[in-house]
Amino acid sequence: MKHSHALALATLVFLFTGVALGPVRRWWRNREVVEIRARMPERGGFSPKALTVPAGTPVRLRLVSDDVVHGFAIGGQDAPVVDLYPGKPVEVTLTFDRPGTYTFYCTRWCGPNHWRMRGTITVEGPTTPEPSSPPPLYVQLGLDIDAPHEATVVPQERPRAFRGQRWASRIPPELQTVEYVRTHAPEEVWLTLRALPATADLDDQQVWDLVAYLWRQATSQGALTEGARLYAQQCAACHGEAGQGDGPFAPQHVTMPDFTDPAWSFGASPALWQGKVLRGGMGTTMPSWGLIFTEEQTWAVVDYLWTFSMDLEPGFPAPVP
Ligand code: HEC
Ligand SMILES: [Cu+2]
Repeated sequence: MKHSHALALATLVFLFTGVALGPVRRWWRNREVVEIRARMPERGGFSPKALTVPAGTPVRLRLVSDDVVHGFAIGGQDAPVVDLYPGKPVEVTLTFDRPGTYTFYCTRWCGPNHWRMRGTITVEGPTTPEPSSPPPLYVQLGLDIDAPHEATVVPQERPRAFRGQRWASRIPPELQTVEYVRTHAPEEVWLTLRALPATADLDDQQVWDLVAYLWRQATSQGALTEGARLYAQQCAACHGEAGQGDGPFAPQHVTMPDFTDPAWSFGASPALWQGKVLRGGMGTTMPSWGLIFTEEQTWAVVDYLWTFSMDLEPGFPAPVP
């Protein structure tokens, strides 16, 4: 008697948990997975475009493409890029340790408005006081990054770093710093070097080679390699493989920069170019990368842009004669 009572109770409990907790469990599971759907920007881009997650807790994202191949990446982070093929949902689990706003973006050229495919993840949590970073260099220098900057002096041939290295000792040490190079246009540096008694016996082209040498000294093989990778992935579609502004997605209504043209390039400083990369254009379709690239990546891609107008590689460093 007691036994059958207990059995009945057990059956009831079993039935109840099975029936009643099933939906609860399902509801809980679904609540944990956040679905982000990807469509071409003309059809709405990512949805949702904004989500809020708690800091320090794993978040499961289910990523689905509804049309063409898209990519999913999160700016300023090392997390791997996920490719999204239509009809093949991908689940990723991410944990954001630091509160703040992160930008997620598409990494595939899914159409002319591809670069508009962006969204934000707001990570909430107790805010640790962050070391406030100084404003970007172009702001510190008060540069107008939209003003024309045509160079008035240009070289006969491409300046070559490895040739310039031969006369490197003529360059005053205060010019041989990354800060100096980043804050000056090649034209300004050429004029400064040309005016020095130490370069009096060099011809104009040799002084240009010194400029290329300084530019090479201000970067590294690693940065140039990373810059080349970023350029191919994010910039070539507009700026062209060879930097001449003839990529398939280059806008028709604006003059594209020709990075190979010294008259265009040598009047701009690396700080100006980094500013344009960080902020983007003003209605010109030049996207802003400030929320997507790390600071190091912005410099890497800018360093790489100079390889279109100067020989920073190959042959550097030149063998000592
Ligand atoms: C959707 C097309 C597009 C993409 C993608 C693009 N750009 Fe641009 N970019 C432009 C246009 C158009 C201009 C010229 C108008 C302007 O300066 O705003 C420009 C201008 C620039 C300038 C200013 C050049 C100067 O001397 O004034 C720099 C530097 C630059 N882009 C770098 C980049 C880099 C680096 C990338 C990739 C990380 C990139 N761009 C991706 C369209 C694009
Ligand atoms: Cu896309």
